[in-house]
Amino acid sequence: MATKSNYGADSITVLEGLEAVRQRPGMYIGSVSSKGLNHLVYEIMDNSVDEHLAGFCDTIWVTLEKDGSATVKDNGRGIPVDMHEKGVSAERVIFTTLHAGGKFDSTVYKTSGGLHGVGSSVVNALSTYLDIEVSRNGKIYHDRYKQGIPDLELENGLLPVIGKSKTTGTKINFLPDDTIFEKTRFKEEEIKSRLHETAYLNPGLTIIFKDMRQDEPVEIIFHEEDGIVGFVKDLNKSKEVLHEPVYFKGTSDGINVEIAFQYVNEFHEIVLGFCNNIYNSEGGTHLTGFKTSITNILNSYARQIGILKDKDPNFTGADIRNGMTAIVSIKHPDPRFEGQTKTKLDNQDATKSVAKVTSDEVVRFFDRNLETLKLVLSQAEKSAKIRKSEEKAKTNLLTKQRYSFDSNGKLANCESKDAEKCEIFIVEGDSAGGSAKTARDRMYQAILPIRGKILNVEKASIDKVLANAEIKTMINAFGCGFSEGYGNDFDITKLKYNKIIIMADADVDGAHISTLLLTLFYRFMPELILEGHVYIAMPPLYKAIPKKGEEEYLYDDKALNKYRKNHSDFILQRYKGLGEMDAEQLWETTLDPKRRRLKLVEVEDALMASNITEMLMGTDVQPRREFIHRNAHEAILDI
Ligand code: 28G
Repeated sequence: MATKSNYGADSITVLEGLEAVRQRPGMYIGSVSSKGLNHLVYEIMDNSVDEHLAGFCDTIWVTLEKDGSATVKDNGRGIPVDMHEKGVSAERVIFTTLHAGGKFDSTVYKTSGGLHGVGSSVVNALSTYLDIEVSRNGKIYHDRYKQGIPDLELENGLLPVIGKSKTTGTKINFLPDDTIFEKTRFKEEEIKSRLHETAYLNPGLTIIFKDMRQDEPVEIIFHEEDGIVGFVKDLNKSKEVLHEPVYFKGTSDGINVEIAFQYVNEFHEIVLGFCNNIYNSEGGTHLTGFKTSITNILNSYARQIGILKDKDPNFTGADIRNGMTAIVSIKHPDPRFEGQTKTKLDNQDATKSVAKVTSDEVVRFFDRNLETLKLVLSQAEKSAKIRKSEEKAKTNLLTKQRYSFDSNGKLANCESKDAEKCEIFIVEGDSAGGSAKTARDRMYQAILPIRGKILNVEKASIDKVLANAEIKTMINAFGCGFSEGYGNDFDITKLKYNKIIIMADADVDGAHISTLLLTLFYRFMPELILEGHVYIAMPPLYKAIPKKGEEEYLYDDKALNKYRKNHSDFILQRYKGLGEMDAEQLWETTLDPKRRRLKLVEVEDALMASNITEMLMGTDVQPRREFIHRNAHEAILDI
């Protein structure tokens, strides 16, 4: 262990401290996986961010070096190098003293915000080497460690000066210890994502990222003048926004609160919480305060305006937040965390402070912006409607069977490219498909035959359904992609057919096919239904052939009864299925826009069909949030 001559009794306990870090690294940086590895960079960088928050640093350089090490540099005041009361340079104390008192104080749980140097010793302990240069007092000071142990002999406990400098700042280069970490290659995507996030949360800060590890080095400058407003805008970049972002801040009870939100024309929420610049993936008390407050405010506005009547129940929190993208960022003097990964803010006073600032500021905003208020409330109204339908659908679920297709039907496309006029028929059964291909108006009507077969699989995974050739053909034919969960690749403007018409027999198999298709659409392409592009063809049930006069198609029993009243002598032909009709009949009854009957599919219909709804709602919230968060970043970085 400690053999160097300039170690006193204190240093031995210090080394025991750092030895503890090496023995149980997970306790200090979360894990020894890639995630923990990247954490080393964040620990060091957080100290630079603190120096920025203290008002002394405006630029941070983060470089992934060719040799696998990382360099972090800032233009702050420079870590103090003068003599500490322990008889050694303050810098040595910072890098060799484990500030953590134990589990509850370890760096995994801490955050930025006036805690200078807390993570430095941990990173030092877990690095093969750590090299530091401090520019201060017109000089450049140098120090170096191996696995946390000082590797330079000091004279009188003070650092050697290796040059002059007109500027100030700190530069740290370290190589993660490969005897500790499972993997030692930093993941640049995750690091860039974190740097970008830091830039959004600190609008005055510039972060320069360099990756020197490939032949063509990469440099990205992160600087977000608009702060969290820019963050919200970028999260909503590819979405249809309903208004300009709303931004406000305030202080209550010594807690600084800063919030930005904006609604989009979609039906899910993205609400991200940060405390002292760190993302809280499990949310916590700050989000509770925001959500409670915004729900109360908007419900009382809804009653004032008359959108909710006395007898109506309140909108739920989820109704209110559907379509909302929000960043809630607070600065807390003494943050506490709980939850599986210690990323859930636990301070009760944060709930109160955030709620207070939110109600003051949001009311102030909506009182002056009635148009935005109305947009937001009508979004909540739609959400409540969808929610009620979902509840109904859930209780109405009669079957849990899942279905798949089995066919090699080919798309017969139409000639026109004018989406407004084009239609696509999804036809059950090969023979009906064949007739439809012959009968159709080739200019504007496309036919995709599909053969339905019940799969006796308890849980057919969605991947399987999507791997299905016909579904793929269908998605390709529509032309607008699909949206899976929160990753939204769907673009309704690219839709190639104004009408998507499901054509299935009026029997059990036909109903199964329709059910599966509607479920798929609702799950992956909800806009198709929400915007009224999906129809169900209603072929006639009967054909009446009178002794005298014209034949007539009867579409339901009501029509038949009426026909019976007016005619006495006729033959009634009952259609069993589409396959029974020849091409001409199919055209007359089901394809010809002038004579056919279509039923417009509404959200309620789709919901009833959607026995996958439960899958959507049953998903674990935690991984989903992580997913949104990371995805959001990938989207931002995809410039
Ligand atoms: C480059 C990578 C990581 C840092 C500073 C600057 C000061 C500092 C850091 O002080 C000890 C505790 C509170 C004062 C503070 C310099 C005051 C005056 C600093 C970094 C002494 C730590 N002059 N820059 N720590 N404080 N950058 N970058 O680590 O009382 S750490």
